[in-house]
Amino acid sequence: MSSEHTTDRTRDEQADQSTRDDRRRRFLDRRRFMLATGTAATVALAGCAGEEEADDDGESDDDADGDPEPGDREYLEEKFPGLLIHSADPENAEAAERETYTEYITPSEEHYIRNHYLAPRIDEDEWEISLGGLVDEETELTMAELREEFSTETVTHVMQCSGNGRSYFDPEIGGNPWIYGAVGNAEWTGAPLSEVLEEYGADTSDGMWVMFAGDDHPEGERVFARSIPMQKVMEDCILAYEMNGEEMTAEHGHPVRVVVPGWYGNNNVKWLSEIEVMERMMMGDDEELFFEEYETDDYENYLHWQHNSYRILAEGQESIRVESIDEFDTREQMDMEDSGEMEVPPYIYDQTVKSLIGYPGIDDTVSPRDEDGMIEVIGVAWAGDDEVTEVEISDDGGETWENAEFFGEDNGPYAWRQFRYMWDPEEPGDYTLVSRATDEHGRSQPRDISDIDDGQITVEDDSFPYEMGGYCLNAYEPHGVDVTVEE
Ligand SMILES: Nc1nc2c(c(=O)[nH]1)N[C@H]1C(S)=C(S)[C@@H](COP(=O)(O)O)O[C@H]1N2
Ligand SMILES: [Mo]
Repeated sequence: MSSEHTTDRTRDEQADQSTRDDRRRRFLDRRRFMLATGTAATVALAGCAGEEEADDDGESDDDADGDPEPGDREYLEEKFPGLLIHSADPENAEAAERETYTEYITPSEEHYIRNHYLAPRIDEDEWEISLGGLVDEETELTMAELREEFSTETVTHVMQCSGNGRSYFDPEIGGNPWIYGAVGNAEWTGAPLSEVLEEYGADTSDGMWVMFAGDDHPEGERVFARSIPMQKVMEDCILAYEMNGEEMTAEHGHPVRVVVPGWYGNNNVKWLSEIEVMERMMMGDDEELFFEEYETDDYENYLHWQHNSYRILAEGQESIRVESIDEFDTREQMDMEDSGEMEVPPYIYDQTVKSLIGYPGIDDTVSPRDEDGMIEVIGVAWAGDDEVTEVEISDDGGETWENAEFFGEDNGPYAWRQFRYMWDPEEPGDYTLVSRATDEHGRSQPRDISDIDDGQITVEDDSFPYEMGGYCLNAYEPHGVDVTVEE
């Protein structure tokens, strides 16, 4: 087990673990506590030996005028009032309310932020992106060129941190203690990567890879870099400079980020500074593929987030590096690993099917809204670059299910769909509502999370495997909402 997947319990303690029902109750209690007090970060830091954990003491480091600055909690609170802040330096924050998931477009103030380092403040007039590797002509792209020389495309994209829902894993997992809110559906506008690569004579054949690296790392620190398969890059990826029709904020990647529609957030590199066309994923031993100014010994700094982090690992599994894979659907890779068709742990790319109820919210008290005694349950569902085809609702813990209906905009699979269900609670009292979405391949959200000791590596027996990084969780039970129905 690698050090960044540290958990805070011994195996003996795990062996004593209580039943899944007890665990679920504990998740809910903990979630309620966090929401009630807004102290998620404090709770999590006390309980976790975290990966790249935030160094946020909650105190403000105001400048001489007393104005909050980037890195201060007040600064983030003022700029993004809809977020529950896990850390301010670097900025890590998620949607604070279920209500965010009743709307089609997530406003920038409610869209989660996940940064490994404090967001850099970049002057776009000075900005250049190096484009190199297997291209006819290496170049430095300016923002003016991106904006003026290529077409402008907008994509509505559900972006979700692969660690969203991590706090529902038990035993706890280090890293940001995301509850449910590290996901948003925004409109991203920019230049199609296919046009940019063609303009400079890149080898765009299937099987090639494109490395994208960000510029947020302090000197000598790890570089946030990802290898994205050429097929995906050519199909729909953009170099985005606007979010929801406005200039992108520093926190979301100003002046430019990659948007990889439908894929987990970790693929959407912000503050983009390098693009490199390669025959394979970055491996670090091919110096001619990297830029001259980059030190050979530092290759390792590029590889971490591609090959070590952002892999699906059962307990005791190692994140073996490979040069290439040809299946990018994360769940499909999990199934292939399980059946022996894939020999290494999955790379986190396309998202698994998932849904969230936005109304009623957690612990809401609701009264029937119409004369028939019905309550309108509203939410959102998505399945990465696959289509979401069905959403069901249960008010009895998954014993019986009823179909919800889709409504609102349909912009294809990369965006989420809104759903509604007219709920007719039999009598006043306490209920737990859960939602379960299904994708075009017939894959549904599983009920819960397997035990750490099960060694499970894909969805089995209606449970999502306990995953050492807390990644890609889409189980419906932990994501349910407890509500009280009044007369
Ligand atoms: N350069 C850079 N890009 C990055 C990151 C980062 O830390 N540095 N975080 C990634 C992760 S893990 C996620 S989930 C998304 C979050 O994007 P958002 O903050 O705009 O929601 O950005 C990704 N791109
Ligand atoms: Mo993420």
